[in-house]
Amino acid sequence: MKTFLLLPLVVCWIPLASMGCGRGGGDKDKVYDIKGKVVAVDADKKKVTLDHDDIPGLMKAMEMPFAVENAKVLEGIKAGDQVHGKLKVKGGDYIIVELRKH
Ligand SMILES: [Cu+2]
Repeated sequence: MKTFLLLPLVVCWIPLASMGCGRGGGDKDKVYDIKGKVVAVDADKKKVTLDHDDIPGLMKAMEMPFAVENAKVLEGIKAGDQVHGKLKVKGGDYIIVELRKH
């Protein structure tokens, strides 16, 4: 009986370091490089609309709004700027964590 209870623990032990077991179910945040043009900035609402290029493995080029991690990301960024940055995908949400002018 003891052995039966311990088995899942042992099986979990090996992938723990890489994928994680149980908590999150391997649903880790992914970070993508993003490039494009700023269409609109709303620092108060921590939002930015980008006309972005293809993001390989995620989506095609399009114009869409993004949430930003914090208002600081938008410092010095304005509509019309060519930018590149990092996009984090967290549980289906798209969050810009870094944005820089070219
Ligand atoms: Cu998009």
